Amino acid sequence: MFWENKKLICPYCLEANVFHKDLSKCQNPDCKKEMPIYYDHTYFQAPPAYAQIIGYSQVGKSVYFQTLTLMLTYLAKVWEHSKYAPSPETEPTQKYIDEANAIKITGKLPPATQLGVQEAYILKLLNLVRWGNRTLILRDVAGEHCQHFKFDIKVLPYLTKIPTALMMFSLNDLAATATAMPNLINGYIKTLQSKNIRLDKEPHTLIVVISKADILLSRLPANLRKYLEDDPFATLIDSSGGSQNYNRDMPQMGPSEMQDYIDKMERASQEIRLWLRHENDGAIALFNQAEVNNISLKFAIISSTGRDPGTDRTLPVSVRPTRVLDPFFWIMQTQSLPS
Ligand SMILES: Nc1nc2c(ncn2[C@@H]2O[C@H](COP(=O)(O)OP(=O)(O)OP(=O)(O)O)[C@@H](O)[C@H]2O)c(=O)[nH]1
Ligand SMILES: [Mg+2]
Ligand SMILES: [Zn+2]
Repeated sequence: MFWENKKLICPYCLEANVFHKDLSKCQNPDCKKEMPIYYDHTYFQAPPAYAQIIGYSQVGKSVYFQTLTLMLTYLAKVWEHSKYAPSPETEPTQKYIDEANAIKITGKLPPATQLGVQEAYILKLLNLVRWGNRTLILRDVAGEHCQHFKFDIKVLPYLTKIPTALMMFSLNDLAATATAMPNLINGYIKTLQSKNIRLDKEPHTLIVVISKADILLSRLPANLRKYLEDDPFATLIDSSGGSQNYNRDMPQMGPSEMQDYIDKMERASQEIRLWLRHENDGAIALFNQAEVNNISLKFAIISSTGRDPGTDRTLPVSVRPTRVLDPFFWIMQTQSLPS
C-alpha cells in the first residue's frame, strides 16, 4: 500500500513527502503548507480518503458538504458500540463544523462560494463501522470554475490526483438543457487529459449525486421515493427531537445493518441510473462518455435540507438531511486513494 513506502502525501497538494520525524511543513516548494498537528501519526493510523466535488453554481455543493460534516459528527449515536470517534484535525475544520452546527440551529444557509481555492477540511474518523479508521479530506469549489471546457486545477487540486470524484447535479436547475451533463463530464475528462492521465490505463469512478431530492419527489418513481423516506440515518440530526433523542437509544447500525444498507444503496444506484435516462436528455450522453473513457459511474440521490429553503436561503425549520451519507459511503467503498 502507498503508505508503506515511507512516503507521506500532503493533505493540501497531494504531493508525496519523504517521511521523516519532523515533517512540520510540506516539502513541495509550491505548497509549503504547515502539516496538521500529528499528521504523520494520523496518516498511518487513519489513511486519508479525499473527496473533491464538482458541479455547476448553486446545485447545493456547499450545503451538502456542511450537512455531510454534521452527519459525520453525529454518527456516534448509531455507532456507539464500535467506539466511533470523529475529530477535526485543523482549526479551520473545527470552525467549519461549528458553522455547520449553526445552520442546524439558525437555518441560515451559507452564501455562494467565492472564486479561488477553498480550504481543505480534514476530519479524522476512527472506528467507522465496516471501514475502520479513515481521515476524510474535503475540498469545495465555486461552481463557476466548473463551467469551462477544462477546469483550473489550481482550484481543484485533488481532481487529477485521485481516481474518484463527486459530480453533483440539481435537475430542477438544469433548465432542461441537454448539454449540462455531458459538458461537465467532458470538462472532467479534458482536465484529466491535460495532466496526461491515461484513462484507458487508470480506471476512474465518478459518483453522480442528484441533489435537492425534496423538490423532485413528484418526479421520482415510487421505489426511489421510498428509498429516500426509509433512510435509517435521517433522524440523526432531526433537531425536532433534539434533547428527547438524546435520552432515547438510537438503533445501532452494526456490520450486518451496514451490509444491508450498502446492498440497498447499490440497488438504488442502478434505479437512479434508469430513472435519469428518461429524466434528462443529456444523461445517456454522460453514461456513454463515461463508458468509453473507462470511468465507472455510481449514483446517489440526496436532500441536504430535507425541505425547500425557498429564495431567502433560510430554512423555516431545521434541516433533516436524507441519504446524504450515501456519496460518502461510495467514497469509502471506492477507497479514494491517490493512484
Ligand atoms: N430544496 C433544496 N434546496 C437546496 C438543498 N441544498 C441546497 N439548496 C439550495 O441551493 C442553494 C445553493 O446551495 P449551495 O450549496 O450554496 O450551492 P453551491 O453548489 O455550493 O453553489 P456555488 O457555491 O455557487 O457553486 C442554497 O442556498 C439552497 O437554497 C436541498 O437539499 N434542497
Ligand atoms: Mg458553494
Ligand atoms: Zn503540500
